[in-house]
Amino acid sequence: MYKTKDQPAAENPEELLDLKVTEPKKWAAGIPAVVAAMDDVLHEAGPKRGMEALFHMNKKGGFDCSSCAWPDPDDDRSPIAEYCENGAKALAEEATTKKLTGVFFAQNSVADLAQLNDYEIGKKGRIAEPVYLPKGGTHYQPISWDEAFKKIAGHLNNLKSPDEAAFYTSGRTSNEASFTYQLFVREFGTNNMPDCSNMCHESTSVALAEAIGIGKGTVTLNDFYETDVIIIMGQNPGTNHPRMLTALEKAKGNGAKIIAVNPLLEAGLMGFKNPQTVKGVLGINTQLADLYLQVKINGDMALLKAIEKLLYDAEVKAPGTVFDHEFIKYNTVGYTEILHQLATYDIDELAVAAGVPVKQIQEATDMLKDKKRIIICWAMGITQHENGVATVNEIVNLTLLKGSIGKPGAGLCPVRGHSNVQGNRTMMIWDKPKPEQLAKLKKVFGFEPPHKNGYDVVESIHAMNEGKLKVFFAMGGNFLSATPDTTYTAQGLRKMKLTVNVSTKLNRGHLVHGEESIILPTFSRSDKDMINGEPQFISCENSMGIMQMSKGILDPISDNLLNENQIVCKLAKATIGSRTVIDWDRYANSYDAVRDDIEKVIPGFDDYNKRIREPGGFYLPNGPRIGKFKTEKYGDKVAFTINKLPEHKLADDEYMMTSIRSHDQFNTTIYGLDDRYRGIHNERRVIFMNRKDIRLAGFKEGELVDLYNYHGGKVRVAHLFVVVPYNIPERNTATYYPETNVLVPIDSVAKKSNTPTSKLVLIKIKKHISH
Ligand SMILES: Nc1nc2c(c(=O)[nH]1)N[C@H]1C(S)=C(S)[C@@H](COP(=O)(O)OP(=O)(O)OC[C@H]3O[C@@H](n4cnc5c(=O)[nH]c(N)nc54)[C@H](O)[C@@H]3O)O[C@H]1N2
Ligand SMILES: Nc1nc2c(c(=O)[nH]1)N[C@H]1C(S)=C(S)[C@@H](COP(=O)(O)OP(=O)(O)OC[C@H]3O[C@@H](n4cnc5c(=O)[nH]c(N)nc54)[C@H](O)[C@@H]3O)O[C@H]1N2
Ligand SMILES: [Mo]
Repeated sequence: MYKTKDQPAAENPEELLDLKVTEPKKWAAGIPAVVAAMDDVLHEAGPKRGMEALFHMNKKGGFDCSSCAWPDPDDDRSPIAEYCENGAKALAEEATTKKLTGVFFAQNSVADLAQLNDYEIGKKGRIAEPVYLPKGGTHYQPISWDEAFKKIAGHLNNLKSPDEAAFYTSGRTSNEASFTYQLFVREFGTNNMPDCSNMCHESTSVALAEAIGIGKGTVTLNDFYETDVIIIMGQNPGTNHPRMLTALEKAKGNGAKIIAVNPLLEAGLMGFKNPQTVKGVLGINTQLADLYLQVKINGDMALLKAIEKLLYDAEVKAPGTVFDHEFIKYNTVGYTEILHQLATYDIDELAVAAGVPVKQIQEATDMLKDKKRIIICWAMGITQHENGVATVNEIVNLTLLKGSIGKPGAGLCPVRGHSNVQGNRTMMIWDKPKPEQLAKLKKVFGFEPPHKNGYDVVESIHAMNEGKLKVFFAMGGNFLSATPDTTYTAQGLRKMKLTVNVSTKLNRGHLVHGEESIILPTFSRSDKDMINGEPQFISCENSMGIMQMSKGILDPISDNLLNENQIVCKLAKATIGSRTVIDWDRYANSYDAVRDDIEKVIPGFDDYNKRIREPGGFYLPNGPRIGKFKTEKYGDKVAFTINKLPEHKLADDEYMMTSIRSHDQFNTTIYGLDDRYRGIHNERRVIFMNRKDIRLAGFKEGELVDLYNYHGGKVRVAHLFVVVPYNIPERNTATYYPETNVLVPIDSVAKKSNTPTSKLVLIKIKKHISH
């Protein structure tokens, strides 16, 4: 809601479309998913381009889907297609034949474009040439690449200190481009590398690095086929990781049970009609969750403790049958302490705090007590909370009690978001690099990298507002709309001397800018990336630590694009000039050269260029996966941790709000206006509320309301939402991100990981007043 006469809003327009509500679905995918996928691709890319691309998606030797980080099967990949509806939509989005050139920008001022909603902005097309917005300018105008690099370099070299610039990364950037990017930023002299991970799985990375010695998950896809129980917490795979449903179906076929933990009854956790099987095409549904625990928002900590407590009771009754004492004795520290803490809790109180009846918690416990092969999966419903790190630690506690780690069919499975977000971090895109990583850079390249920690996302936004940052450079993403407290973030971005976005598509982040602004257009994953007449491939790391090559096949939308790696190299040359110790041309001309140097710096990449060419790629080393632990504090032991129960006190008229993704979006990219599984059509400004709460508040179905947050004495408001009665726990509500990011307070963050608490914002809901 940052609106002045001459500054366009930083928010989606507060306008309603035409909401239609239907019954929420009880199963996901099936034929409607195939139809939806085809529709989008054919519409945006046309039949030839579209079908060719779909055929190569996630195939060995093809390109990695840019939608999510779920792995591809190691062997039996579908001969026809290894993609999902939402992967296809992501493809349609980038394979579109609509292009934005100087002509488009001459016809549409920044202020005009800001009037559109995110859906309309995204549908405009691919950015086809570099454009520049001068100081005081109203329209972006074409600029040559050389001129653009000169301007950016000029700004960077004018700074009092390299720490006055920040370099953001969204999670699609390849390993190769990530590596050269961080190398440039560090040779330039700063660790200010905020990334999307800071808003995503940072809580996971922090918790796991400390507890098990590696900030990543420990399972492979095959573990899903050998497991007894899969617990899925705070994750909506039907929408965000649809190919996971195939793995879950196969797991169930092999006898696994599934427990879902979620305040919403998500279709994709309840059932699956696999469009790739005869059964699925006939509409026969595989039931997924055997037990659905409808927790309250942030009730997860209490639930985990309750399960542990009941498991302990079972262990006391039949000693040696429930906990894995052998594992606990040889591999862990802190067992006694955790038992002491469990003893202090009352099961009824835990059940109330979780919002789940004791009887159901007992059922979950019964499903787990005789089993050792357990996988726990989680995503944003766990990490984006003030106690996100602690809850991940509690997941580890449960896993350790059962010895469910380091053996087949068992382990920890944080399900990552962006398709290469895990690879970005492996490549040292990080505001807090480890001393040994920096030492390695110095040893291999001979320059002294900066040692001071840089700014993460939230710190960057503060630094912008406090005048400590002057240049903001983004390698992909939509920093404005993805971050919390949109008004405050917009105010920060507008204080920049220069904002630069390397982007595939136009987004609202281009419309809220610094004094000057530049957009550099780049390739997407499916684009053919030619260097010196030869098609190239890049590599990515998926959620399970597999490195794989990805080779685009579509003709790029324009001849005037550069790949991200080339952009970095040219910018590095323009900025650091003769002071550089790195041969940037060598990198710009050859991904192999980049990979050779990654191998020298980052552990686990021996023979990178050879192994990456093998079909299916290779696994990075992962000690905990094979039962080998090495933690900073506890040597070869892993740690139980003592975590507190959160306390939530709501004022009489206060509600918890979680912000979630609809089925028709990829983060801030809005593919469509429906959320088919939840029965929402043609509208995004909705608030899901419990029927009883609607009645008690004196509202009715379809009521128009405004949402307020008062954290830290500031008033934040998002106007004009439609009340939709929904099966959600009392005093819990849900809205779509990014429309309600304006309500997420910048200083409400997870302890230790500094992740914004997008899954729990305290709000008041008032009847809409037109303003
Ligand atoms: N199609 C598509 N795919 C995507 C994305 C996309 O936007 N679209 N985004 C990508 C990215 S970057 C990410 S990080 C992932 C995100 O994948 P998810 O984490 O699955 O995404 P969210 O929609 O944020 O939803 C999280 C789920 O948590 C539940 N939830 C909310 N609060 C709580 C809570 O307190 N406790 C529990 N137990 N559950 C809760 C919500 O009801 C929802 O089902 O998906 C990736 N894949
Ligand atoms: N309230 C709330 N806020 C959230 C979340 C939430 O659940 N609730 N989730 C958080 C999470 S998990 C994440 S990961 C962040 C996401 O934050 P971001 O990663 O910053 O956002 P995206 O919407 O994925 O970025 C989309 C833009 O990236 C550009 N793009 C797409 N592909 C490419 C490419 O290959 N290269 C380049 N250079 N650019 C490309 C396009 O221009 C597109 O407009 O949002 C966070 N914000
Ligand atoms: Mo994410």
